[in-house]
Amino acid sequence: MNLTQKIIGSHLVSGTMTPGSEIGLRIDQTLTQDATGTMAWLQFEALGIPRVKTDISLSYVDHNTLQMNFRNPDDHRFLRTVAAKFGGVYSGPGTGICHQLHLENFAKPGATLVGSDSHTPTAGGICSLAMGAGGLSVALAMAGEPYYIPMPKVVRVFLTGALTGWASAKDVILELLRRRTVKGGVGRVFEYAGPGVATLSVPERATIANMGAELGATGTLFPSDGVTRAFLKAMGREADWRELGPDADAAYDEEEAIDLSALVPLAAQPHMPDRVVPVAELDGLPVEQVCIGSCTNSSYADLKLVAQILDGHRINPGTDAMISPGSKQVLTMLAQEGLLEPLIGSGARLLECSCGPCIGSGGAPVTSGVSARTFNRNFEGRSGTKDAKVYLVSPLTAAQAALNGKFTDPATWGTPPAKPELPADPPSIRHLFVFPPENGDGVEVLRGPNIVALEKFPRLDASGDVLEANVVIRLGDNITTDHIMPAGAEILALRSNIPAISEHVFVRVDPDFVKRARAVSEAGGNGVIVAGENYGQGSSREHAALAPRHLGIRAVIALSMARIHRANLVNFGILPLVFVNREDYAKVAQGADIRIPLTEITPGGVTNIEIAGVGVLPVRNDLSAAELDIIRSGGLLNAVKEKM
Ligand code: MIC
Ligand code: SF4
Repeated sequence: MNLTQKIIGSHLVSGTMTPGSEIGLRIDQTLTQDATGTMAWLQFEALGIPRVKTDISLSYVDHNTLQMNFRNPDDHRFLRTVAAKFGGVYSGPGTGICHQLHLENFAKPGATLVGSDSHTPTAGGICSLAMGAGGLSVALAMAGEPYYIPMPKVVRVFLTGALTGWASAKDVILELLRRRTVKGGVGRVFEYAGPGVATLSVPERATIANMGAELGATGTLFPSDGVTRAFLKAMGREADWRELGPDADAAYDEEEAIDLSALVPLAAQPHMPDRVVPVAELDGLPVEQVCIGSCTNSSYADLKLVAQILDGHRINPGTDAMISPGSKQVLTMLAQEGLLEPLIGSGARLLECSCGPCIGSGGAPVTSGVSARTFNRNFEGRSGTKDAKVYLVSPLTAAQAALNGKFTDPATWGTPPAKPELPADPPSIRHLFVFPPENGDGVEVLRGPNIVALEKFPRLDASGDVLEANVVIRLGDNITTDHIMPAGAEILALRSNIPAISEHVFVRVDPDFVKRARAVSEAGGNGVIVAGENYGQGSSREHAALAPRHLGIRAVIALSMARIHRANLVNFGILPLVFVNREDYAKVAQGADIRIPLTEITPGGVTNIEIAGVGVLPVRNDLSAAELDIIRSGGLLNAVKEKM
């Protein structure tokens, strides 16, 4: 067996390990963050279960820590008290970014982890089968319910050699994105193997696992070996280590091979993580902003390298450089080693240990400015400046861009600093986590006015056997959940308030969408979204399904869909349908009236839908019988409650 099959096999509660078929997995750990966590915990509360049933469930606050008015702090207080009541562990604002904290403090080799954030697979760097999901799916996992996914195909990425010169872990995953594109990992787990693996530290592996999300992958796995053991020991958790790897004769569905020693510094150009070119090709391009941090590249080693490069130099005055350490442990190590001084002295700005500029929570670039970021997503507008041009690079490349005020050819950078090792006895920040009382009965969950109660949606067939609907918007390929439901400080503050956040659906794509969707639903009609390939890639935010549902969207018809978003559509009772014939996508115009015969929809079957003025077109669904029942019930919460 390969590693994926071993971990899945030991957690399988239903299904068989045939790629594509539905499997149910027992989940050991969950994590939520503030931007998705309020919904997830409200949904958990609605299930009426007194305590989480996982080994551990974390409630992190890291996305929106700006607290510009009562909304964020109210959310944070809710998340702290709800975790205490139901047995979750709370990590408050400023403690660190959920994925970095989880890697350092809680992730275990061989464990399953589901998190309401698409970069949850970061923990694959320590050999957890870690997957991103919508908040409601995580709530169910907290309730001890299995997590359902299609059994992934397993891709072996065979690493040889070792990184040399200025190449780094970021360049490994950028290389894979260059080869495979943002949809090249859908339905797959990427399992790293080969002699090159042992040359990578756990945080380097985590960088690679983190951006497996950009491939659309279900997860990424590194074996648990001596390197893993040394990392866990440094984190004071050697007892969590166990050796875990594939069998010598393991079989894989697909193969990739990367010679680490052949890699050079790479950059993903605006506005997709797969638009990858060598940094050398960008030579001379002025860089107005540099952002270092995010769950991809905010480890101790990443920031130490940056400090060493900046040491004794002044950042180009025309370049605004900011650094967000991944955790207070990282920050403390930098402080203890005197590494903050070179950072501050170079002119860089030290930000809080949080997501910050990565999610547009501050740190927007100048008008049409170039920003070099060590982050994982460069979708248009995500930075907060619509015409900014964001390049995704390694911390090494970012530090060089900050110094030079422009991209330069790595051949001119001289000798790179040596790869940092963790200090002998890293400081622990475990005392900063708030562990729940044995019994939460006496805990009062504190809410604020921005935390709005969950909406109850009717059954799909509430108004008859045929769904009469209107195509409210027609979109192209690779539409991200950032396009559907943008983030940024202002909109993020509304994550607990669906009626309010719904006003922002598709604003950056089509400012009239909400008006049209409302007009359709106020006239008693239903809405449909039509899209091209890979609809809903990117963030796991269930708001990208929930808010459209609030606006009356009942079906999405696309050429293909991203895994997590498709699951979120199901969770909120929206039909995910796929064109059987590619050419039919061009035939469905915005504004068209559609009839979907609900009674003719069968699990995995083809249904003929009628488009006014066009005729009958076949669409397929890839729903299991259980998923179809969920949609018919009007969503997962309804379905679970009916079952209970
Ligand atoms: C992101 O990077 O897009 C986020 C913000 O972390 C999201 C979660 C969210 O939208 O709250 C993600 O990756 O899932
Ligand atoms: Fe936070 Fe950015 Fe990572 Fe998302 S990708 S969890 S916003 S740091």
